[in-house]
Amino acid sequence: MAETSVVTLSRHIVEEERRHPEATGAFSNILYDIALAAKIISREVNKAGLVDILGQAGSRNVHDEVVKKLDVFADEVICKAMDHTGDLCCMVSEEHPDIVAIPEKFPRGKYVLLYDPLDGSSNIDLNVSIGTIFSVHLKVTEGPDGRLEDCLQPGRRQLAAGYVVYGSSTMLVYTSGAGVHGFTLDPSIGEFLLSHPNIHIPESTSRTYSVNESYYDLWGPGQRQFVSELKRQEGLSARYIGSLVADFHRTLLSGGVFMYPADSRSPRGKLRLLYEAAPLAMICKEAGGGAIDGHGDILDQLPTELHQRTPLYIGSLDLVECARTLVSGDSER
Ligand code: P6P
Repeated sequence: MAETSVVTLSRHIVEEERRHPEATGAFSNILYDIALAAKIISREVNKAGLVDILGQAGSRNVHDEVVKKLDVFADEVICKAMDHTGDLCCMVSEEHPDIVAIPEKFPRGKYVLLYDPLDGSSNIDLNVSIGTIFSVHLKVTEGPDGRLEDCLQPGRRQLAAGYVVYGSSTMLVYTSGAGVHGFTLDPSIGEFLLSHPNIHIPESTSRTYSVNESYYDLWGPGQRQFVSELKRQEGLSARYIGSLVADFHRTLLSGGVFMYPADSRSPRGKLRLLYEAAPLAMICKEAGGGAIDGHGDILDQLPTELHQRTPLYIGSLDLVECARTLVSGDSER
């Protein structure tokens, strides 16, 4: 029987913490609490197919509880898992227009958590994989309470980034700057087990390019030329799930490029910078890939608004650099 060491996420976090003697443990607590929230969300997402039995959002279930939309549920789970720990000074959520303050009754910490609680939730009823994306920054302003300046930091300053993909299995993938590591949830024991240590984006022959080609008529000339060149490349297949975390996860593991470009109707694209593009860009860069907005690196973008959008090209470095060459002339910076 091959020797297989079982490393839980908790054990991995402790070992990572040991590598940083100055670590206070707060950062480890954040990752541990995100994993706890992910387990709770995974349980509900996996029941989503039973909505006819459990009731549509807004209806009352068998326990006479109001059934929440899953993205609202996921947001509440993360908020409740994180707001009392004393590790955070504030949060930013795709579900909240403004900064989510830490309630007065709870202590504050020196980290900022930015997250999309359940991206792709429109796919839930189709049983398509969806995901949670998160980003962690260090507070940069004086005083205990998080402010806008603590949230509007460039992606290059992220301390950690990760996502959870709720698919055929539930996987948590994260980086804190020392490699990208993937953990698969074993629901029978409620533990995330290390299944993909030190992920590197491969130069494989099963690479994919991923874009919604229904917007072709809205694209600039450079974007059209880029996709035409991809179609001519050997060993590159088209894949598009329409769920960012699922499309990115496949790109990270099999190589290729995912893109959500700017177009004549959406000059900033659709995806959000702070809690979608920037965390995935940190992961992809740490895994040996790249991520740009069509001109510059996603990690160098200076945010001005919490929910600002950005075009995104992310994946294997050679393909991302080809995109930069061809599409940079399509729109102003
Ligand atoms: P389109 C899902 O709604 C989402 O926000 C991302 O998860 C996904 O990548 C994108 O939108 C899909 O958008 O325009 O191709 O349907």
